[in-house]
Parts: sequence; C-alpha cells; structure tokens
Amino acid sequence: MITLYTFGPKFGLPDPSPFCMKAIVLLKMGGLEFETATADLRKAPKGKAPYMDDNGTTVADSTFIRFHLEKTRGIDFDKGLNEAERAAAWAFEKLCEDHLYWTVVYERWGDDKNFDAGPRRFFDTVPAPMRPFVIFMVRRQIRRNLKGQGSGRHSEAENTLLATRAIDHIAAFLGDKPYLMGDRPCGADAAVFAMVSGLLCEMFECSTRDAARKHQNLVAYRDRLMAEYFPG
Ligand SMILES: N[C@@H](CCC(=O)N[C@@H](CS)C(=O)NCC(=O)O)C(=O)O
Repeated sequence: MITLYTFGPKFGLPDPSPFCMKAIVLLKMGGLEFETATADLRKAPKGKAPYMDDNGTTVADSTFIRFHLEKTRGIDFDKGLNEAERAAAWAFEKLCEDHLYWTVVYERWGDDKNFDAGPRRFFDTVPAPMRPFVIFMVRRQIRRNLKGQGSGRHSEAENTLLATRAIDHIAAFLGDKPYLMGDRPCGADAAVFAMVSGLLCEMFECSTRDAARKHQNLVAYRDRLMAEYFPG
C-alpha cells in the first residue's frame, strides 16, 4: 500500500503545497492506488512534505517520489517524448519549483495580508499561548531561507519582474496545446499544473496571480487538468 503524506486540501486547492499536489497527480497519472495522510514534518525524513511510504520504503521529495515510481513500477512519465522534449519538460518543471515557487513564498509569507489570508491558518492547531511565538519563529526562518535562496534579497518589484517573465514564458510555450508537451500529459505537467493552480488561487492578492490570470490558456489548462485529476 502507498501512503502519501501531504498537507491536505486547503485554500480551495487539493493541497496548498505544489510539491504535494504534484506527487498526488503523479500517482494518479501512474494509475496507482494510494491513500493520503497528514504529514508530520517532525517525522518527515527531510523535514518537508511530501513524503511517501511504499510498503515500508520511505521516499522523501516529490522528484524522488517520481524516480521511485518510475523505477519500481516501470512507469515512464515522459513516454513518447524525445530527448530534447524531455529536457524542455524538465527545465519548465524546475523553473516552477526552483524559481517561481520562491516568489510565491515571498508574496504569501512576506506580505501580512496574504499571510493572514493563508499561511497563518497552518498554525491554528498550535496552542493559543504559544502561537504568536511559533509564527514569529517560522516566518523568521522563511525570511532567512528566502535570503539564502536569493529572492529575499530582491525588491518586490524585482521579484514580480522575474516571476512575470517566467509565467509569460510558460504560457507562451504551452500555447494552445492541451498539455505542456503536446497531446499527452507528461511528468512535468504534474509540477506545472500544481504551480499554475497555486498561482491562480483566489485567496491571495499578488502579482503572480495577476500575471497568471492574464493568460487565458493557463486558466484553461488549470481547469482542464483539475477536472481530469481532481474531478469534483
Ligand atoms: N524539493 C521538495 C520541496 C518540498 C517543500 O518545499 N515542501 C514544503 C511545502 S511547499 C514544506 O514541507 N515546507 C516545510 C518546511 O520547510 O518546514 C519536493 O519536491 O518535495
């Protein structure tokens, strides 16, 4: 039995984490049976979600979950793509995960209004007397992470500029294709769809949402894949 540890549906999304959503979509793309359970980050092998238990084997990180499924189930998520297409798909996936993701973190955890609308809810289960302290510590750590990654050193306008360029390029590359690489979904669709869904989340007022909304094809892509992988 496969158990995938995630955060669970929040903010009108199947999961607030694009990495958890990606892992869910990969399992569904692979036609695999699985259950989800709430992640306990203190027990997570890398201190992050998602992580997965596959009949006693623990795998942490959405990309290593993909590799594990490919290896153990003989799945090729990029079946039908040539080497250059596989490279392009990989580059778009990592553009979302290692670049765009950080602007989303910057906008949602840094901006007080967005923080109150969303991430603050993650702490609702922390006992009330400790909650402000825990929130202060976690937000401070996230600001440090953003500094270390680099986005935290840019102004808001600079981050918006970078993120908008990434979003415009994803939209241009997608064009009027149903999936990122053509008529069939590939591995990168799990990550790009998860990121685009997060960007378009209505709860947050931010530049990345505005940039994504301008592209009708991204909205249609989100709607199409949402209906396919999360019907109802
Ligand atoms: N590279 C990891 C990234 C996972 C990740 O960053 N997860 C975030 C949620 S979006 C997390 O668990 N953060 C908790 C923390 O850093 O304390 C993957 O692909 O799974």
